[in-house]
Amino acid sequence: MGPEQKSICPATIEMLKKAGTDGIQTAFERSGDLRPCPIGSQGTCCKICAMGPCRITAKKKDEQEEPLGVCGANTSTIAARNFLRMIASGAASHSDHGRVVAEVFNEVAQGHGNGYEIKDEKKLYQVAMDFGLDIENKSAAELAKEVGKLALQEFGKQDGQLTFIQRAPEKRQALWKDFGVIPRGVDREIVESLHRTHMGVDQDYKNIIKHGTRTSLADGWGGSMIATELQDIMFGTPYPILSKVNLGVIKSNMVNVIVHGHEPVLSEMIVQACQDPEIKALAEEKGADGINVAGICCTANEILMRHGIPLAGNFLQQELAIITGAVDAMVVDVQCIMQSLSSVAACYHTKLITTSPRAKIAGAQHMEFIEHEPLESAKAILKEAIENFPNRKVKPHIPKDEVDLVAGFSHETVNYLLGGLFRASYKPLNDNIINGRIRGVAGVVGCNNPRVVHDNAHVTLVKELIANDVLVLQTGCSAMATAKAGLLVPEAAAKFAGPGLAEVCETVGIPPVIHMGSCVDNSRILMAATALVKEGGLGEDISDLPVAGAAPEWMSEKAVAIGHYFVSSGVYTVFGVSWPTLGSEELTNYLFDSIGKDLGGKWAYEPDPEKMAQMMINHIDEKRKALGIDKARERVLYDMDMRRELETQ
Ligand code: SF4
Ligand code: MSK
Repeated sequence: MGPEQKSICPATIEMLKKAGTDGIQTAFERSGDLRPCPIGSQGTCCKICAMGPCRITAKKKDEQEEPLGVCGANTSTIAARNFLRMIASGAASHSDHGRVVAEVFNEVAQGHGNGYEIKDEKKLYQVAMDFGLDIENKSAAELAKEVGKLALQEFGKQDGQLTFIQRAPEKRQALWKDFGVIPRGVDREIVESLHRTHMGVDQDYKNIIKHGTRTSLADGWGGSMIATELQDIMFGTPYPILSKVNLGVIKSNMVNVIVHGHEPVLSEMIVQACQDPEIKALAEEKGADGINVAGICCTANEILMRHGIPLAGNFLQQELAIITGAVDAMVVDVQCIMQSLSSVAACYHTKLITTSPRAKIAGAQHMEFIEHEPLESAKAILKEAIENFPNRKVKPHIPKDEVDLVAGFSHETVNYLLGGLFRASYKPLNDNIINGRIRGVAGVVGCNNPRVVHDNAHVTLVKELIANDVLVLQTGCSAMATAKAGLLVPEAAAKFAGPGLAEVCETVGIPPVIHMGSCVDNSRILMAATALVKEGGLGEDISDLPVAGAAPEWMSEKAVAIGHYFVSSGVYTVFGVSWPTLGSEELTNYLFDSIGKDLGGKWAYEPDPEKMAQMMINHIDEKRKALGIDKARERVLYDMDMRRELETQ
């Protein structure tokens, strides 16, 4: 298969060709060489004890007995245990990120910010009220101390319930309470997940998934939400901002520093340190026209949202950025970082710098990011990059592709944009959903996966949704894919959206696809859904809303945790690529169907993005019907010709 068949992104195709010429292997080739294990990919390989690994498949027609592991575990138990472990790992990743942010927040609150500060006092007061604090006659500094302490305690709580659970619609909270899935403390639920999935503990697949629900809620309404809120308070709540995306943002005449990973505590300081006169002078001395910071993965989204720093690319472009030969340093922290970066960097002059004690890579240079000396750490890293600028081995080859985008849509700014500063509200959105101009809202998120054509499912799905008047909210690598396709600018409304959505977007001046941030910022989508419920007219619970979610190119365990907290919050959620429980019909049927009776939301799997869009639109239409607002609009089914016509208008 040639590069053209592996991606729809022109810069990616160009760099894959260069990789071939330079003799560099990438994830795209390795995924072709490695066939996924058919049993493992369907969730029925168990290796949690040394009597196994037990690789079992569903009972075939001619088999008398159900295949079992040595201990007697059946496919449903094994697949459910594996599924819960994915949720636990994803929740742990987001929540450990949240914990780091809370620790830094506490340093700031104690007056040891050393460069970090409280930027959004309004949000600080809001969060303080959520924590039940009396805000009267207290300064921001006093409140920050109390909020920081309470936020950190959320991780280690042993009983009661996580504070942000009370932000959910009342009916949703009551459902969680009745079903017994309200999370107590973040760490407690994750630890219990590992206990329950140890050999010989929880062996009832529904009970295992029930704990998955509680653990995922501890992520979405716990660890992730804490990360988003405290980051907003310290680094500023995002507001709409213009930037650019794709490998063309790398500049041949500048020192290129690519930040990659997830935690903005580092990247925020790198952005700040770039303004330091000493650093600027050093770059000039080395013959560069300045320092160019760009991002990969969710670190990119964090600094895009708050500073408009350009996006070099999404998950599958990390190796390709180095292959341009123009990256002087790639600075990584945690999550979604390929080990291959080390060997790819060794073929060029790029310094791969790891910064987190949690994530070292053999062959990389480790420069630990010291959280109480953040600016000094960031400057030291930048100096390494600048000193490396004269060491470029080859003439850079940088694709020209860079596309405009507008990002920075927090839940709060959506509120202001729709309702205006003095009457901030979701009412205009609710009204437009009720009158049918907007058919519904979809959250499309998640990763890239070389098992499918890079970016294709994201772009096809989102184009189909907006053409059918579905407003799309995005985060993560998915937002970068559609940004590269030109969907994240207001002009995209006239070009790609159906007439109703286009009219609303043009009136408000927003794109039809709204970039809400990084993976932890999926918590913003939970808040947006909650705001739709609280505004009124669209039911009493998130599960009543005409909304759906999708991760069409997912790959990480974090995506499963996110998907499950959306299902657990009442959202119909569709995944592409592959589905990790297909080895158990019983469990898959539960997740795709009857879990809806327990939680209001349910899972679905569909690798074809056009079919996925239809499933989501059908679900949205069913919800409209149940709300009695289906008469407001006639359904338009777009065929290929109509879509082409819409795109060329
Ligand atoms: Fe096999 Fe049971 Fe051990 Fe899993 S727990 S590896 S199914 S014996
Ligand atoms: S970075 S989790 S590849 S979205 Fe959040 Fe992208 Fe998926 Fe990582």
